[in-house]
Amino acid sequence: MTKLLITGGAGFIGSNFVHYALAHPDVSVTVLDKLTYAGSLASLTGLPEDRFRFVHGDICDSALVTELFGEHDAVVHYAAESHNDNSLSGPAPFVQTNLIGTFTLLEAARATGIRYHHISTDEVYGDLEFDDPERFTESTPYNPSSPYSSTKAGSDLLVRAWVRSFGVQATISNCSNNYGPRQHVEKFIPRQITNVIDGVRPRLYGDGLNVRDWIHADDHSSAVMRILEAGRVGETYLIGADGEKTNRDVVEAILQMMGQPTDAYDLVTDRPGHDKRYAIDWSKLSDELGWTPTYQSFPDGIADTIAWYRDNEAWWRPQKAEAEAKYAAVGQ
Ligand code: NAD
Ligand code: TDX
Repeated sequence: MTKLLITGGAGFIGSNFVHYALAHPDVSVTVLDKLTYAGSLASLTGLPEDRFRFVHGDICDSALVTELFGEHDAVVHYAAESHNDNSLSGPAPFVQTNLIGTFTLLEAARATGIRYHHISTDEVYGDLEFDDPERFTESTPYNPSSPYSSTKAGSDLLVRAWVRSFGVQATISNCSNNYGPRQHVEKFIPRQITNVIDGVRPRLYGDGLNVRDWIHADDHSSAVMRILEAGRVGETYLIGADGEKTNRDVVEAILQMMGQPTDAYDLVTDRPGHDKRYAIDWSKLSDELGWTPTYQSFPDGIADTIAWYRDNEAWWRPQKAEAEAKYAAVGQ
C-alpha cells in the first residue's frame, strides 16, 4: 500500500487528485486541509472509508505536519491561497500559506526524508505577448506579476533550495489553468456557468482578449501521478494540454452550449496587472515520462463541466452570494 498525504485535498485540484489516486486499489490517502472558504468536505464524498482519512489542520502547524510526514510514503502539496483577485484585495494569507506553509512542509520533509511533490502554476513565469511564438518551458526565467503568483514563485524557489542545500527528495510541477467539476465559483469558468444558470450575464475583464491555456483537472491529476511514479528528484515538469483560448472564446462557447446568444456578456473593469497570455510547452513531460492528456476536446470538457454545475447546485450554491459580493465591491 502506498500511503499518500495530500495537502489542500478539499480544494478543486487536490480533491480531483484524491479521487484519481484512490481509484488505484493499492493507494491510501490522508488529506490535510484547513477548510478555508475554498475547501469543501462535499468534494470528498464517495471515497473508500478503509483507505481514506481526513485531518483538519493548517500546513503552518509544524508539529502536526512532521507527525503526519512520519506516517506516509509521499506528500503532494496542493494547499494554497489560489485566487489572483483575492491576492490583490488581501495578500496577507497568500504570504502566510503559500510561503510560510511551504517552508513548514519543507522543514518536515528535511527532518523525515519523505518524498515531496510541489504543485505550482505557470503564472510564476509572468506573461507572454499575444504574438510571441514561444511558450513557457522549464528554463523560462521567473517573472511573477501578482501577490498570488509571486508567493507561488517564492515557494518554488524554496523547494529548489531545500533540494540543493539539504537533499530534500522533491519534484515540482507548474501547470496551466485548470477547469472541471468542483472548482470554486470565484474562478472564471464556474463563475460564468453559474451566472448563466442564475440568469446573469457573464463578466469579462477588460477587452476579454487575454489568453489562458486550459487543461482539464483530470489530466493535471494523471500528470502528477506520473511524476510521482517516475519523475527525477530535483526536476521541474511543466504540465499543459495545448488549450490556448481567449477569455471571450471561452465565454462564447459557454453561452452557446447553454442556449444563450453568444454576445450576451458584459465587459467590466480590468484586473490590475492582468497577465496577457500563458502558454505551456509540456514536451519534457511527454518526452521523458511518456505522459499525454486524455481530454483532447475542450468543447467536450466544457460540456461535461456545465452538466456538473447544473446537476450539483447544492455543492456550489452556498459559495455564490459571497463570491459575487466580493466582485460587486470592485465593479466586476
Ligand atoms: P483551491 O483554492 O480550490 O483549494 C485550496 C485548498 O487548500 C482548499 O481546500 C483550502 O482549504 C486549502 N488550504 C488553504 N490554506 C491552507 C492551509 N494553510 N493549510 C491547509 N490547507 C489550506 O485551489 P486549487 O485551484 O485547487 O489549487 C490547488 C493548487 O494548484 C494550488 O497550489 C495552486 O497554486 C495550484 N494550481 C492551480 C491552478 C488552477 O487553475 N486552479 C493551476 C495551476 C496550479
Ligand atoms: O469574472 C471573471 N472574468 C474574467 O474575465 C473572472 C473571475 C476572470 N476573468 C479572467 C481573468 C483571467 O484572464 O479570466 C481569466 C481566468 O481567471 P481566473 O479563473 O481568476 O484564473 P487565473 O487568474 O488565470 O489563475 C488561475 O490559473 C492559474 C488559477 O486561479 C490559479 O490558481 C492558477 O495558478
